[in-house]
Amino acid sequence: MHQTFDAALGINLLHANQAGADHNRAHFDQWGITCFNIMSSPGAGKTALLEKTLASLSHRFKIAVIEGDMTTELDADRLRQYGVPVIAINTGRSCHLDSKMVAGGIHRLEHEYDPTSFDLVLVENVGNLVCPAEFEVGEHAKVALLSVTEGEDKPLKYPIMFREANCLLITKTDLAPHVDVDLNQIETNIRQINPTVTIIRVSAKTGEGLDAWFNWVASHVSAKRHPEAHPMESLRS
Ligand SMILES: Nc1nc2c(ncn2[C@@H]2O[C@H](COP(=O)(O)OP(=O)(O)OP(=O)(O)O)[C@@H](O)[C@H]2O)c(=O)[nH]1
Ligand SMILES: [Mg+2]
Repeated sequence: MHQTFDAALGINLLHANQAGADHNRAHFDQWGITCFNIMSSPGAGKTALLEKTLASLSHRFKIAVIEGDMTTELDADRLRQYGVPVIAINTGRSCHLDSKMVAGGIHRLEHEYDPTSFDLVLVENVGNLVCPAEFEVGEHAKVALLSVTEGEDKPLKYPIMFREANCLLITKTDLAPHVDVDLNQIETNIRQINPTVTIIRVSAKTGEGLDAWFNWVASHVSAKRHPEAHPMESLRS
């Protein structure tokens, strides 16, 4: 009986979150913004990737960041150095952003800036390989990172994140020679969970693979702005 109650509560929670996410996405669509939800376990390199992305793409696209952390603005402060609006959200005891928290960020974007002038909103989620994948925030695509130091088995052990991802970045490839890891086995395990996901190997340290990541981002932003020119790239709207 108790279990049934918990399950119902969970479903209601996810249902309410989904309605909020759809509402957020409607705002992004209305303003012509593409939104990515960037997720990984703690320390896989989300902020490092965003630093490289802002350095490379913020001259080409108008970008804002919604930065989720349980406490502190450490990551937000790192990203503010790139001259883009960074809206920090502290989730407190919650291990993920939810659509209501991100709605608060969107509200600030709307009132402090001209939202129609933005092309891209990058949401850095709280470091966690489980919960963020279940709580949509209004994104058009989910980007998941897995660093080479985490082990080949993680896609099999934490399948929801890997099943949900539209783009999967294998990060810190510069460290691969120093750890006992088989990159091909990581990819095989990812494909077992999600056969069609885009997989890109990157190193924020050496720059390996970053151009492929930037191209993936740019093609989806362009497709949002000019869907007729990119029929294959269009994400959900
Ligand atoms: N060698 C190497 N180190 C990296 C790379 N990317 C990130 N790091 C390091 O990994 C650590 C964590 O990187 P972050 O970018 O802070 O990771 P994160 O996923 O944002 O962490 P949380 O927000 O706490 O979940 C830092 O010490 C980075 O310098 C990389 O490509 N190669
Ligand atoms: Mg971070």
